[in-house]
Amino acid sequence: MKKIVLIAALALLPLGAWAQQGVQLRLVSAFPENQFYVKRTVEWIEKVNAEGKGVLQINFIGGPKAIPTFEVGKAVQSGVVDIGFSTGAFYTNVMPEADILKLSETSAAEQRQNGGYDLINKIWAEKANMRYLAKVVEFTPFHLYLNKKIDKPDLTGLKIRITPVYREFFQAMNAAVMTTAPGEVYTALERGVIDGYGWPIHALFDLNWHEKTKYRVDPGFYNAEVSLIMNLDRYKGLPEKAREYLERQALAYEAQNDFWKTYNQNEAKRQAQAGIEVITFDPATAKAYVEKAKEIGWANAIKASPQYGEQLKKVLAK
Ligand code: 173
Repeated sequence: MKKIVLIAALALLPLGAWAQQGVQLRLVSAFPENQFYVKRTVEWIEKVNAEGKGVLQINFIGGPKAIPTFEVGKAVQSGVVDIGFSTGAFYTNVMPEADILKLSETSAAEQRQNGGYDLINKIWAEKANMRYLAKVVEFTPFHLYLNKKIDKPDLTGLKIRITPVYREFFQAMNAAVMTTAPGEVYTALERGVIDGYGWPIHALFDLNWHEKTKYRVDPGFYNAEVSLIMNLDRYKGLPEKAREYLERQALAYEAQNDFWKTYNQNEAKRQAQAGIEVITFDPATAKAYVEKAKEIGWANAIKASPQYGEQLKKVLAK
């Protein structure tokens, strides 16, 4: 009897070793690997893997060298990879709605309560074959950074690096715009191909842009959104235990978002220490600047998505 048990146990060993791994998912980042965002996500993956033995494991494939920044959304949509770490502006080639989340004034936590999260998932499923797992960067304004001084919100004669986040707003200030992935900004600054760029209040230092940046224009506008998105077929096909585990871990990551509030204050200080000067406008102009960003953002969102723009506004705007 003992012998039989032993033989049975040995026979099951390879299967046991395989089952122990659990579901294997592949994740790519649209942001460069040396960015703090990605380091933070890799730490999250390590935690997911350590606690998820036998249930679910995530393999980090890499950043834009593996899949270019603006192709990550397509790769998730088609299932070439299972999970993407990206911002919506990088996959407007999948659907225009992707870039609307930058207009969020309600938080991710509030959107889980007010129907926003469900609406986002309805749209992401229907139009992008994706599950929106969690938002892991928020409470973070975007800014205009410049190497030429301005004294009013007029960018006539200036060439500015953009993504879809900033396009209409900067064009409304007469900028000549050029879209690039984050990985190409340093070289563009170094060669003087651009006079400035749009970017969040943080993460300049990750990519050494502070070395090539003279001014930041205040105030900031919008709210940076970076998230984990998953191929919908793969999501639906997960065993229940694995899906619950993944959702729990993604939600735990999202629940850390207050982290960005203090991080951003420190980043602003660090910019000042690095010699980046702040350009400000008089109060009325500053107010009009932020209002204009919002007005242009929503006008464009509703034009780009007559179907969902207004519905999103109800749950995102305040
Ligand atoms: O400027 C960008 O590359 C961009 O659109 C973005 C969005 C969210 C976070 C960081 C950058």
